[in-house]
Amino acid sequence: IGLAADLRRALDRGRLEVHFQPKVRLDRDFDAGGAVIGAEALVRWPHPTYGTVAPEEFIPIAASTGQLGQLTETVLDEALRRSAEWAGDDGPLPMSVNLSPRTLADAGFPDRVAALLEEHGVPPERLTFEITEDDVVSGEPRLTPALDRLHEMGVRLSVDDFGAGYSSLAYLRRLPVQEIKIDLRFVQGMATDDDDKAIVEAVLGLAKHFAIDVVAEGIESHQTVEQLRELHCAAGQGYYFSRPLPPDRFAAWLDGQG
Ligand code: G
Ligand code: G
Ligand code: MN
Ligand code: NA
Repeated sequence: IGLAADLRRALDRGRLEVHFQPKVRLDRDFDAGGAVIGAEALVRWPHPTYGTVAPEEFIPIAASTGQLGQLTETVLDEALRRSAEWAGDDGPLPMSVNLSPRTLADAGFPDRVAALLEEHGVPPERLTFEITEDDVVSGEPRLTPALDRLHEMGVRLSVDDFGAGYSSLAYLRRLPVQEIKIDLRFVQGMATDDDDKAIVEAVLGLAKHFAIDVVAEGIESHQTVEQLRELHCAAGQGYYFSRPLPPDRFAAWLDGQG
């Protein structure tokens, strides 16, 4: 249909945009600065007639028309360029990129990642791929050759929307995961719902046991920051700190953080 052709045109003409949302440390005063520890890249498609089309809508289109590889590499290229551009004293800004799980079935993907890391001078440890739990764990957990190779290269793997799927926590033992992102529904619920708070606590305990980093997603209030601090959650993301921003505005926001 029309949208698939429009997407092809947008991809070929470089019209897709990437926005960036900061990831921050929670164990220090945000307003004092120095709390930013990375960014998540989020793709955006400003459609000439329909306005901004949501990734949930166009990523499946890209997948069904064979354009997902091109889309993923476009986002990765831009994300790594910005990682290098926004380097701090200790190196490029740690950057997280969302992956559709089917990308991990592509045995050629790791070599293209390696080439882009080299092109932009970003060490592999500064790149994290986020994969949604639902997708990682549908059926048996699979350590695909591509995932294995990326792990060998030193690229980090994060389980996105953790807790939202129905799957067993035992999958954490089978995949080389360095980070969990607690699904925003639990983070947002914990202010008013003891069950959500218990789930957040349980995930933090589990992550500690496995020596995995945790990021709380969807933080929208100071109250939630305080609650997460009490539970010793080290890192978070959310509108409270910043919405996902286009590169120029993200750069300005970063400057303001000192
Ligand atoms: O910010 P936002 O509403 O756009 O994100 C919507 C969903 O799209 C999220 O689940 C996010 O992980 C996903 N997403 C955003 N950017 C990308 C991308 O570059 N690749 C993939 N596969 N998913 C993305
Ligand atoms: O699935 P994934 O976690 O990659 O996507 C993150 C989604 O959450 C994106 O759509 C992003 O725009 C959105 N998001 C980021 N911070 C907040 C927040 O504080 N509140 C809400 N409601 N959504 C957020
Ligand atoms: Mn994500
Ligand atoms: Na998420």
